[in-house]
Amino acid sequence: MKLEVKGKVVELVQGDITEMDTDAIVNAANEQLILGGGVAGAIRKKGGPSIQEECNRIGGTTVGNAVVTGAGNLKAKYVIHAVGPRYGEGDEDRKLRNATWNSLLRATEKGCSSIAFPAISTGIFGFPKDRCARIMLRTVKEFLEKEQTTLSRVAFCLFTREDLSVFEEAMKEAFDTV
Ligand code: AR6
Repeated sequence: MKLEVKGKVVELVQGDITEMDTDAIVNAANEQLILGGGVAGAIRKKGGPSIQEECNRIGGTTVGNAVVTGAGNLKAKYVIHAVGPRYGEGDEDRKLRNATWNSLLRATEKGCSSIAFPAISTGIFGFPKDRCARIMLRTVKEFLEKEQTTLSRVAFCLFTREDLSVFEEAMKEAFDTV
């Protein structure tokens, strides 16, 4: 599924985010920037050790923030490590929105024309998928409407077919195409 905001494409695809050939891919990170399981584990395995080494040099960041490293052996040029909230810690919606917005800012600062997001916080961190989809899609739409950006393509790479349909429903709602 694919829609446009001010001539910029927002699309939903199913797959493994480490295979995306966008300029940047977003990691579902933690505050310590230690690449554990899920998306982070896949990035660590396929991208090689340089990504964790760069994260160690950065040291850490706060929930809702995003930091950039190179992408090692991956097709992307950059990995943007966005720290989503753990479900239940409080103020989760705002934190997820910030993590999404800050990722788009970082990508713009690096001059990226394309970026791919996973469904941040919906794995190990336990955030409900439909709520995540609504928040992340609304944030992307608002960013593309309001901000000057180098981005011409924002993709969401969903791991399963079910997750893809959850995002498709949320996209129809967020983009008023119901
Ligand atoms: N490509 C795309 N999506 C994926 C992939 C993949 N290769 N692998 C998993 N997903 P998670 P979180 C989906 O757990 O909840 C790590 O230990 C997955 O099905 O990666 O933000 C980190 O180091 C789910 O829908 O991220 C942090 O400590 C979504 O991606 C912590 O997990 C996010 O799942 C972050 O937890």
